Amino acid sequence: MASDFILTETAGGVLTITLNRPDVLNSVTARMSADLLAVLNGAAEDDTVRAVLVTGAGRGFCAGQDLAEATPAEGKPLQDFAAHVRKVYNPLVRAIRRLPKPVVAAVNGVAAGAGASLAFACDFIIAANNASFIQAFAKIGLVPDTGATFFLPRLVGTQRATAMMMLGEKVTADQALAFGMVYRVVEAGTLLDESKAFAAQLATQATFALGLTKRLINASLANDLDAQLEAEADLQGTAGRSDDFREGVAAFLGKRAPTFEGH
Ligand code: T3D
Repeated sequence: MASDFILTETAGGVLTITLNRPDVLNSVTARMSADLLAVLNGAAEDDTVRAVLVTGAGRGFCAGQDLAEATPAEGKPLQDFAAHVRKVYNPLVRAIRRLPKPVVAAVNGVAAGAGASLAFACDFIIAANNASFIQAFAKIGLVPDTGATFFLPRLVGTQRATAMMMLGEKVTADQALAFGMVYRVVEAGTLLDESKAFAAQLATQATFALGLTKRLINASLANDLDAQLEAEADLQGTAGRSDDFREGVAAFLGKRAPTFEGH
């Protein structure tokens, strides 16, 4: 399901999702987030989609919550942000983390507030060399949300995460790479092509096993060692019964490249 604000295109097993409110740096309205959630949930169900790429139209990736929509008209009561975060942002983070396929964020410009947080929730971030990341919440008297306080300290450590979240300073793409916050930085002009090629490569891999790997990575963020070892054993049992495993071993023994069907 696509919309004016969420453009989609599927090719070669890759679903490309483009956030499309470029005049306001793809800041997020309720309508846009609902459309994005529907597309992410659809991708989970669609066997032809084996990797997802998220990017932004225009010069920004996503500037977080649309602050015009979040600000009540004169005389109206303040929005219940707790309810709004639970309804709008938390489901997006859960959808990305539960999607049993790799999700790549191609960050083409500024990623601010919940826009940066959404990128952190993805499996890979590829950033254009002119991209930047800003935990803008502190600048407007809010707390980081959309999983930022969960993912960012794990990505960059508590010192850097605290500085980003309390100071709201801009982190450049090169700094982000040095911090371990992004997987790769590429020339801005090649970002989309390189990210699509990367996602297309992921889409030819053993998708079912990649989905299980993602489940294990999610679990590792909360498990102790014993629980994690048990989860690995359990999911290895599941992976070992997959068609892709049969194909992978047959290809190895046959000294040929595997052709994974993703199940
Ligand atoms: O609602 C809730 O439940 C609470 C949850 C909140 C989650 C959040 O995400 S809170 C954080 C919200 N985001 C921000 O605070 C970021 C606000 N934007 C900025 O600080 C700057 O725009 C940027 C640093 C991201 C980029 O700066 P710059 O100079 O490159 O661009 P700009 O000129 O500021 O923005 C370009 C246009 O986009 C501009 O509109 P105009 O003047 O051309 O008509 C600007 O107003 C608009 N824009 C940018 N961000 C937002 C926005 N409009 C609405 N909401 C935005 N978040």
